[in-house]
Amino acid sequence: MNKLLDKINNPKDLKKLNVLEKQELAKEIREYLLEIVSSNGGHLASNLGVVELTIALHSVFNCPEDKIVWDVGHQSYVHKILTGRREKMKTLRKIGGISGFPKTSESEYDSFDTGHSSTSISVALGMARARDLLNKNNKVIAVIGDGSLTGGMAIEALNDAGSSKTNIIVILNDNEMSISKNVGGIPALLTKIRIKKTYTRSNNCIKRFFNKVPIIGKPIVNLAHIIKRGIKQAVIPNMYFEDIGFTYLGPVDGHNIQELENILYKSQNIKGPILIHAITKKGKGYDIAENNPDKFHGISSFDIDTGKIRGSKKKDYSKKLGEKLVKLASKDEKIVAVTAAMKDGTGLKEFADKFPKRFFDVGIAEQHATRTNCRYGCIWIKTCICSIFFIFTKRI
Ligand SMILES: Cc1ncc(C[n+]2csc(CCOP(=O)(O)OP(=O)(O)O)c2C)c(N)n1
Repeated sequence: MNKLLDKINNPKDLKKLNVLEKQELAKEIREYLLEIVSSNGGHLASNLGVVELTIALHSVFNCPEDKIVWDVGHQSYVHKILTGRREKMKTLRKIGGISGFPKTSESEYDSFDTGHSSTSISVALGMARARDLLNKNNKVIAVIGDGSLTGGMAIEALNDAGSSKTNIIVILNDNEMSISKNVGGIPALLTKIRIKKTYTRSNNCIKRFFNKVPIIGKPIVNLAHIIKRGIKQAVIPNMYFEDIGFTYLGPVDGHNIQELENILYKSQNIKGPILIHAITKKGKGYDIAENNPDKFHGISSFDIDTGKIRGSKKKDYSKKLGEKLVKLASKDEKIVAVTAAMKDGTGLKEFADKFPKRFFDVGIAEQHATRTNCRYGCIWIKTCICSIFFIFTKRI
């Protein structure tokens, strides 16, 4: 029996709670997620990471009039729980059961059928443009992970949205992880932006301290102010999102409901495209998943106390592909493997460990993966295609 969760049948019920109650609700939701996924299997770590963010979104916005587009959609369990499908979540991954992804046929709260990554900003921009043509004023919000932001389509959409002047909110759910550790230049940029928060905090503390020191305190603060610009330029990276036309808000603690609600309310008074950068922890609240977020990204049923998968894991096509590839690559150094952020899902972990120099994770970028570096000719391409083939034949 969940004291608060059992009373939430739609976002209107959620809006009646105060922040302390919402924090309590977040705990209950995490326990519920663990109960369901440990018994049925499913996407755990990403959902544990968006509990507070989803609570804040449904507290501030008015769905279904306002539209939330979840990128990939694997992190929509909390959204489903809060939008009238709490009990149905028990049928996850059962025949005839609830979908693990948003489905417009399932609920008016699901605005788009997803599955493939990096589509949310394009979809949200389309919805926002349609809204404007229809003279409506509902809000449109895309929630995209830092992994999905490495996909070309997301960058194309940012490029278009940034110059569009259209009212659209993009929430960047930054947990530093794709399924495995996120890779590439964009994650590196996000890391630099995260440093800004530490910089701003320490800067304020230092200022407060010196302002209290008699006589020499204020001159020190003034001097610091003069050299601040230089320091800032060295510490804070070029604000990429602002430069391409977005108002950047954040970074905000993605597990602090009050801070999230404040920033979401603030975003409602700003015109044009906005990007809110929320920092979250994949697997939040369940230590075993926090420490192994890739293993708990998508998982079959497991024991909550130990995190061990129930039953024996059968050999699947990916595992076979990985083993065969390692055998072939041991004899032929021209064989390399490339994957679009699916090292584990395509059975390439052993290959990556054994041949790190011949293994390329290119981010969630299948289109790019098939074209990049064809020096090694057809063996390479075959490896690459296999990897992508397995992405699309496996459950995503
Ligand atoms: C086009 C495409 N490639 C690969 C996948 C497999 N996939 C599902 S979720 C995911 C990682 C997403 O990472 P992120 O957007 O950061 O979300 P998080 O799970 O970290 O919250 C990947 C690679 C997919 N769904 N679509």
